[in-house]
Amino acid sequence: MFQWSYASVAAECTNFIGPAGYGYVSVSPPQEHIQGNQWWTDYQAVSYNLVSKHGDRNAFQSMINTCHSAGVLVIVDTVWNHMSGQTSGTGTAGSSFQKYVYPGTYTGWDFHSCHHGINNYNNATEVQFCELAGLADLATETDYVRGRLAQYGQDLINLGVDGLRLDAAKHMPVADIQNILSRINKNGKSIYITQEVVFGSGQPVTPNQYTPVGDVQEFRYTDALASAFFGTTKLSNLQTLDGRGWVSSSKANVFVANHDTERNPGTLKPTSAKNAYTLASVFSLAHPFGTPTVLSGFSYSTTDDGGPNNGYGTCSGNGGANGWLCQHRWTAISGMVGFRNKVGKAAMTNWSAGSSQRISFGRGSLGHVAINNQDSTWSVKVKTSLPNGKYCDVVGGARSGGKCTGTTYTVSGGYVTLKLGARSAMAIHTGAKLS
Ligand code: LAG
Ligand code: CA
Repeated sequence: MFQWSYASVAAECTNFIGPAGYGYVSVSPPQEHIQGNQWWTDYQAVSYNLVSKHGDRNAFQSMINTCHSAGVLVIVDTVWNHMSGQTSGTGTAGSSFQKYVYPGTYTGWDFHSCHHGINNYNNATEVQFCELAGLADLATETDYVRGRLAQYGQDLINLGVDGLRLDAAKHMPVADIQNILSRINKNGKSIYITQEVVFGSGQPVTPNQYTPVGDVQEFRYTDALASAFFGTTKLSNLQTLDGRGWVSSSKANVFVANHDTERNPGTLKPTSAKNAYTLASVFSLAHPFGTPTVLSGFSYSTTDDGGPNNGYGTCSGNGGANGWLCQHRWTAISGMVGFRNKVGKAAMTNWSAGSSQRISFGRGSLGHVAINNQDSTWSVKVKTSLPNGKYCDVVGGARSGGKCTGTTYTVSGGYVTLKLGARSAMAIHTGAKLS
């Protein structure tokens, strides 16, 4: 829930996220940060006082409690690598700071002595000891900094947080992350860790180096989906995603877009032509590879724009409102969350490709999906392991009151007949079967 205020996340956990079956909600950074209207002020930490533009400590705590009551666990975007790039100012909790001097938290010797940006990604020392985007780089190898970051992490865990997205993990040595995490008492819970390690061809710091710590965000997946759904590579080549040198399925956190990639050129965006974003989302939630994350963002005119509506997230029906997009509510995406929850770990079955841009596969005897990423209708009869019966399409509709609001599909004798319009998809599963 990129940039959603904690009060609005809480309401959405109750109103939609919990009932739809999402496992976790991921929220923007809660620590004190520099002031400003841009979304990225969040990533310039000033102290670990939980007063951010998204709400104060009470709002944060109350969001965790409300989401938990709705059956939703909470992941926090955690900034451990750096403090501000801004040279001086006052943070969102009122703390005065200068770059490298954060009174009561850090002073000069808590930072790496390299005070310039990262110019050479082929040099691991520079990647981890110099300044990502000019942000004051914490000396995460020192006992004091490790202790202070662990204290922040402990505070989050004690408030009930269930997972951490480690921002800029690539810019911290793996051993430093392991050390910091080892100092945190998890209170007997298992804490989900996902690490932001952007793959770069030929670079010495790699996503696979971080798998001993937890999940790793696999940006090669995001790139592969973009080129397939834009038609520059074959969608039919995405049957098997293991064995490519990527982070393995059990450790990969995957997404069609995140808040950074959607702002880059040439990437899948909610506004992409030809339904590409929705079709890629259907693929991501249907394919067994990795642990999927769904981005929920907002429309913007410049890539710096902060969240609309004073940061209070709002949706309407199966769409957004007041500038928010609410992808998590889109019929296709929330329908596919139901699909994924129903099929669980069932293996991919009955794969077939009608062309390089038309694919169909099942997930055991629990679900079946088909994607037509071409500009003409695809009529085909495909094999399925679903039991005989009538099923509601969950991409364009849902099952409601014993009827389908969209297309009804009939499975008979191990086959289902499809007629998929241009750039559309279908998915059926045993959780949306008509009795
Ligand atoms: C991340 N992952 O490693 C976040 O996903 C990404 O969104 C963060 O960058 C980055 N790490 C640092 O936490 C974002 C913006 C940057 C922005 C930065 C700090 O993408 O554009 O940099 O947060 O606010 C901004 C300016 C830069 C400037 C820097 C320091 O855009 O031009 O050099 O601030 O003043
Ligand atoms: Ca670093």
